[in-house]
Amino acid sequence: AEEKRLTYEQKLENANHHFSKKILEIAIEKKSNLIASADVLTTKELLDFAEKVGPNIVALKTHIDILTDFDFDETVLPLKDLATKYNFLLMEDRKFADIGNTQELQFSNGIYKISSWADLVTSQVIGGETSLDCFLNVGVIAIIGMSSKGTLTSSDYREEALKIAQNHPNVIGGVSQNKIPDDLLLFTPGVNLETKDDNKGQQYNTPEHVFKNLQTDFIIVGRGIYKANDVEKATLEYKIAGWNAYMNLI
Ligand code: S5P
Repeated sequence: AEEKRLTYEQKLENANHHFSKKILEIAIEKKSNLIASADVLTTKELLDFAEKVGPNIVALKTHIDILTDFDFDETVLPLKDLATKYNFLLMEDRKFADIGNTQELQFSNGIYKISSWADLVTSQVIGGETSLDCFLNVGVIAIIGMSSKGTLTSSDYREEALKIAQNHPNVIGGVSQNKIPDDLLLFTPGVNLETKDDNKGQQYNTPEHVFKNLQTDFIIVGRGIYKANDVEKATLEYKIAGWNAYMNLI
């Protein structure tokens, strides 16, 4: 028998942050633990993608600075409308990694104005606990461990990173390839049903593997979905694989 894990309902009862509650409520409602990563280059592709994956995801993860034609009104406003229409969160995978003052500037300024639209942001914790104080009104997902070959996120690093994540009220969860304490939500990228690597250092596991071995809460899938010939079909495949893998453990 597998080790028991907390259900999304139990985690929702324990949740304190607006956005940990929100993402768990969406998971329960949609029967989904899938986050689609929209690593595409144009606003049109981003919005088309969001329209296709929207009904079946808990959050859309963006790298907003990849877009070649970003325009606040033409990119963010319709994206926010789709997030409302299909009830998913916007997670900007910015991976902040600087001192508090610089992160504060990066979070709210420049052309992206991340703080005005993102529900969740990723951040490294390399700058120390106080560097996370600037992330008000969003849920921070702390980078605890990375999925790439040769990452410097050793077990000692992860242990210290977890202390920061657990102590900071802005943090709702962590990105990791290892188990983390269950007062934090676990987000796991490096998930693909078809392949084990990408020849650029990425390392993949299956949804089943990451639920069983890491007791993850949310899977993050990029190329497995946005490169698929049939994006809607692939979204459903990952959604069902993720949900079944979770259900098998409760
Ligand atoms: O350790 C990590 C952390 C993240 S957030 N490894 C990752 O791959 N990611 C992100 O997840 C990465 O930046 C990319 O957007 C996504 C994985 O994409 P895929 O195409 O490899 O599934």
